[in-house]
Amino acid sequence: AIQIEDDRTGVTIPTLRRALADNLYYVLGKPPDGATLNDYYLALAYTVRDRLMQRWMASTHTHRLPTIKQVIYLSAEYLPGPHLGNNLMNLGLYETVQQAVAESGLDLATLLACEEEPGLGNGGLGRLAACFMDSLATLEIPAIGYGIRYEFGIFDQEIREGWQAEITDKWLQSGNPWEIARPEDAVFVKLGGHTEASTDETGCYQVRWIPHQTVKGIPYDTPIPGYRVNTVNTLRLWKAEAPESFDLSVFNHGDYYGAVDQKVISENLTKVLYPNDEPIQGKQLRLKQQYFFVSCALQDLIRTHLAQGGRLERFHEKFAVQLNDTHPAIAIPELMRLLVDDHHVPWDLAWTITQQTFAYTNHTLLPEALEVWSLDLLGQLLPRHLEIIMEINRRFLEDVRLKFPDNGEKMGQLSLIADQPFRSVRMAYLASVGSHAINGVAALHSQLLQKTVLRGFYDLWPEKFLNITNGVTPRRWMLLSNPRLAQLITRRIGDRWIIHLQDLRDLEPLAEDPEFRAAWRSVKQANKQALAQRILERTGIQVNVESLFDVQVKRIHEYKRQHLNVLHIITLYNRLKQNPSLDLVPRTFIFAGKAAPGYVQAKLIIRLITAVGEVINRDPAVGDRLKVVFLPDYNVTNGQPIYPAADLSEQISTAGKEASGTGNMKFALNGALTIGTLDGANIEIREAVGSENFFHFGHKVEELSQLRSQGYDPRRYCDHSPELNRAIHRLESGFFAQGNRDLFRPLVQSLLNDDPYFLMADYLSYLNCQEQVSQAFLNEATWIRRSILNTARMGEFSSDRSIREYAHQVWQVQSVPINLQP
Ligand code: 26M
Repeated sequence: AIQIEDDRTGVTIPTLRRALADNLYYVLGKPPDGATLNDYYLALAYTVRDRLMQRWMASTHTHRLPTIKQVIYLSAEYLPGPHLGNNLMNLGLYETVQQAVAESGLDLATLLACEEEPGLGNGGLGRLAACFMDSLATLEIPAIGYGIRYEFGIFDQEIREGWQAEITDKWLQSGNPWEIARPEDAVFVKLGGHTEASTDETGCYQVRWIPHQTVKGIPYDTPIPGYRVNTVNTLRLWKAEAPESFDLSVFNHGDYYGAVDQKVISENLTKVLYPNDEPIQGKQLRLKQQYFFVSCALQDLIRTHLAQGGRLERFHEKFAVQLNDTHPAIAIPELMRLLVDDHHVPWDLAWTITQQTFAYTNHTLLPEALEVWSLDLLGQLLPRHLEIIMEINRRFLEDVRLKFPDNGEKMGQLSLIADQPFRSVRMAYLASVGSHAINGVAALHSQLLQKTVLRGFYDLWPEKFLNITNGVTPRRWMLLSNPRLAQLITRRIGDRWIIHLQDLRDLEPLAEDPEFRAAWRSVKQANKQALAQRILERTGIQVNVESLFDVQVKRIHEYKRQHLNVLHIITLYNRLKQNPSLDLVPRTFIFAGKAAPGYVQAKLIIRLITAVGEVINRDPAVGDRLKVVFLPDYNVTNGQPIYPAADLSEQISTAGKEASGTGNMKFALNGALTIGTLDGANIEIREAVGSENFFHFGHKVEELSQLRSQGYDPRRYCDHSPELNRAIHRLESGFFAQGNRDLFRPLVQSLLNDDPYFLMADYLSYLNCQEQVSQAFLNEATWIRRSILNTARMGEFSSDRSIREYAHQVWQVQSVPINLQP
């Protein structure tokens, strides 16, 4: 056995201090006096990573055993947030390290702030993947997350003259201490070219794929430790590089500079994350990215499985592969190709293995978001996969024909190939036929999925469909980000809630305890104070911490209706202007979120928020009764102090459009009350916390489809509501745009002419509901009571619960405790 140096594992304060100094000197090559803060951050990160290493290697070793089933999460996006604080917390080293660092003359908070978070995702879907990785490790479930190591993640946002400006994200610039490159595990991925069919010596039909290009995938591993357990899972992200020598010399016949060009082309593959809410029609590089990481992942799995003496017939008994949306759905024909072409498994057996291996999660019903790839593009980039998809489709449609012999329409409806507006593969259909389980991410969303986008497949195989409502990890979203509340709760009910979130129920009786309510209020006030400080630093706006903190933070999108929130703000402002002595409940409206760089209307919504703020915030007639804040650069790091400080959570999407939402859970868990539509997980949150502790408004899904079918006329609502009319008029008049009547015209026109997201239809209901919120806020005791009850009843929205459901209902996997002394 290897004797492991105490300096790498010890957790006493003197050892930690020595380890920090050693890592600074020997890993970073810096003397204590010549070191920057970032050097100290890096040294501390290495010190923490050292303390994960034994557990990580023991976990990896155990998880490879052929008898152990492992979850493989395939996701094009991950938003894990900064690692250092989380890893300290999970290891149980937070306080000790805080003190060790302090004794070395440093401040832990300052070092934590040095970390650049990996922004390898757009929003909800990527953050969900990170919460799931945390829960998998905490539940001691063997898992690997596979993804793409984008050199540039989601852009950083600045606000310049009220507009969003995008700055490139350079998360790798000052070094990433959390990843370990594993060039020895590189794999090769083919692209382009053509196929050749032949019959081999034994008379077997064989297809060879002769690619135009080959790229090399280099894996980078990041440890994902569970909370206070030995399990440390792996996030394995792939970087594309040019293969040296053979490719370059063979295909470029000694053309050195051409070879270097090829290298640049290969390395572009993992250069940048695409925004998810922009049309990606025809973005060849995006398809390359998807195929690249999926092929790397599957080759990696087959190689380790075979190296362990596993048989390919049993691939699905060793691995349960989850497709996080359709982005990795090309994995289905890729596994077929690897099995059939490379490993000579007969088609039918390969198909059974494939279906048993994969499960698919859908994350959106928005038609513009459903991925399709044109046959042209697919045929150019992945000629063999196109053939395989056509064969999957042929066999599938033959089954459909036998099942519905007199229904010719059925085949066209279910075909994996769409004809309009161009011939293309419907990736959600491909994911559905190739998987044994298909789930939506909240009850309503799963129902709508079965009734709309995947209706035909539900009719065929109802048993494949299930709902698994999303959740969030209470480690990052309570313990780490809201230490004051976590401490208060632990003092009263113990600390098991951190891993059994349902224990929060024990807080219910305390809602009646005036002393506990006072303590709860103090925590909220302290959190509001802290956020107010950040708001001042980042925007120069002074906010009133006694005011109601009314918060909407999420990607900016028309369906999320940030502009409905703005219509409410304008209405309150109009009332104040009309009656300056109006007794209005003071509010601070806080917004944050990024708009996709090419999404013009979303960027205009940001400009609207800042414009309304510019007028209201400096109107002396308003005073500190209303403030409007846009916090720039919303990400995991900047989100953490927001949720604990919110009084009111805005979850106001058009019914049927938000698949689940997960911010809604973070707010309610931290004691904010929700104002929300009956959409996504809001419905389940309302049921859990009690309708008396949730402000709901707006049309339901069925009511909206009725409105639509009756010929929806948004202008009618303006005619019938003087306040709505006045709010729209304020916008039209250029009042918030220094008289420029053109600036917000596109927004006004969209609302008056189409209003595809039904803001006008929901306005009145929203306003009335906001009035109830204000009245409720006036009664402090009942507000706090409701706040406590929200937290107490949010236990089911832990991602631990979601993962347990996947484990039992989809993956058939068990916990595997890791023994450090075998
Ligand atoms: C694409 C093009 C144009 C407009 C919108 C899109 C688009 C919208 C949503 C593309 C992808 C989308 O979904 C991906 C996603 O992040 N979905 C989110 O997944 C979360 C985790 O399940 C859910 O909580 C969110 O409700 C859902 O929006």
